[in-house]
Amino acid sequence: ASAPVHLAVDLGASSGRVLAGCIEEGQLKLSELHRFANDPVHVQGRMYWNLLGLWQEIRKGLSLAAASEAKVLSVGVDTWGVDYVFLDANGDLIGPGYHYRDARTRGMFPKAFERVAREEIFAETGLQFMELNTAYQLLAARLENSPVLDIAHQMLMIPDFFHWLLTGKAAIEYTNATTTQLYNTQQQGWSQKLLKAFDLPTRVFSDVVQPGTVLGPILGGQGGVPGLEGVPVVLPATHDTGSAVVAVPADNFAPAQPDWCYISSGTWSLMGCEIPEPLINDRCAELNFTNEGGVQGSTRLLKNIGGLWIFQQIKASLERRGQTLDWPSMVQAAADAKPFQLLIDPDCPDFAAPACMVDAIAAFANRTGQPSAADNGVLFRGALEGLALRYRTCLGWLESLTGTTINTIHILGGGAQNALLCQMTADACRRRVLAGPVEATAIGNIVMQMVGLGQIGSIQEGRQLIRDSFQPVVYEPQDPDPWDAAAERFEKLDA
Ligand code: ADP
Ligand code: LRH
Repeated sequence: ASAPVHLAVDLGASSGRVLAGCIEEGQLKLSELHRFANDPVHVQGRMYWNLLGLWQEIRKGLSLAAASEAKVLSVGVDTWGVDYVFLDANGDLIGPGYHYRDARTRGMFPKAFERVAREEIFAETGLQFMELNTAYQLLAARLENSPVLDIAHQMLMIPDFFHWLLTGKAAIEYTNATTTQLYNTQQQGWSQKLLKAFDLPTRVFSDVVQPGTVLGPILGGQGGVPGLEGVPVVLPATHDTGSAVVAVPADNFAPAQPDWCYISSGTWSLMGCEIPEPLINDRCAELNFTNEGGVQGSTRLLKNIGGLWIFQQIKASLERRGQTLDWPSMVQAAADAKPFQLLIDPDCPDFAAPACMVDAIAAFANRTGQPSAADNGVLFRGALEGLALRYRTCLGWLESLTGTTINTIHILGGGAQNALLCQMTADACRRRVLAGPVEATAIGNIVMQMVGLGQIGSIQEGRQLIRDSFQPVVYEPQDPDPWDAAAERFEKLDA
């Protein structure tokens, strides 16, 4: 008979998927059961999650597992951070759930800082400032006098919401709670100071629960998942980045002197170190690094970099113009293009949610005095070079913050399949890159379920299992010198 499996539901911006993982002959075996779109829904200028459509897809994926011969031991859901929904006092879902790229948070910083000084928000939470953080989404709701805040009874982050649909149990999981910028990781509780200052209803912020907790059994009946009734939901790090970092194939866990860092490379690039305690000081605030809560008390000191979002959106724009593209051919066209023709800053705010990414890049080129892209290859290459250049700067900042030398960069997630970007990263950073695993988030999700159920003893044991199961691809620096001049040009781009 097949080995018993754990199921990971991973909702990324480029797709949602349900994967099964099991241990066979000392190796973690992963199989994809179902992959589906996870596109936002635009309604009258607002941007929402398609939560109920996703619930149908999740149930479809889980039902495929139920129909297979393998016994299902547990299920866990992760998605990106910061997004939330509310339940009312009757346990009804209020509203469709905003997507963090919705425009209502624009311009919220000054309004927030009138209430609490920026430095104080950082001291309270250790979080980087991004307008998409839950704190500014909720402040926007308050400032538009949204009646939702009056009737909300319980806040749930999006993975918590799906866990609630699965089990009927409403609980906020820790790693995602820390992405709100309303949680104090040092005091281990919601920041009452910030909740009060932003005039948010404290009743909706229930106590948080740690990854590894057995939340409860999956419901049966019409609203449940037939065939999986009674199977426990075991909380992973529900923040996808938290799960991805669990899957770093390192031989240690949250070292005090890190000599490796990770880039969780998908729609975003999350670059940082896994450390034992939050690092909250002026330099960290100045560089706008974040301290996100990780599994088993660890902290992810990292920076959000605008990621493969630009690459994805160039593809979407060109497809709307009738072109047919796929990732490997885009990477090949980038590899064939001449280097450093167009430097694209992945963190330019103009790229956050433009109607057309190709037009937004043309405007950026014009504004920064660069020739616009002569062909697709230049466009694709520019998006990748911009990322590698940003990684180079970020690596320097990380080393100065941690006071260590980082020898190895682990690239995790879908971006690990982009051999050109991995090599550019090795060259631009002058460091060895280990690429993989590709499905790091789902793997980390499953490893945490295994730890929660006591099937493996620790994260370190999980990492050993990952090292025994997935062979990383090694990239050594090959041609780093040309990156020095490019980095100088890049630094001056917006000047
Ligand atoms: P998310 O979790 O944010 O949806 P993923 O980790 O799934 O992101 O990564 C998606 C990205 O991976 C895509 O934007 C694409 O750039 C990259 N990618 C996926 N498949 C390939 C491939 N075969 N070759 C190169 N890049 C790929
Ligand atoms: C990556 C991610 C990241 C968050 C962003 C909103 O998917 O979770 O860690 O900052 O999405």
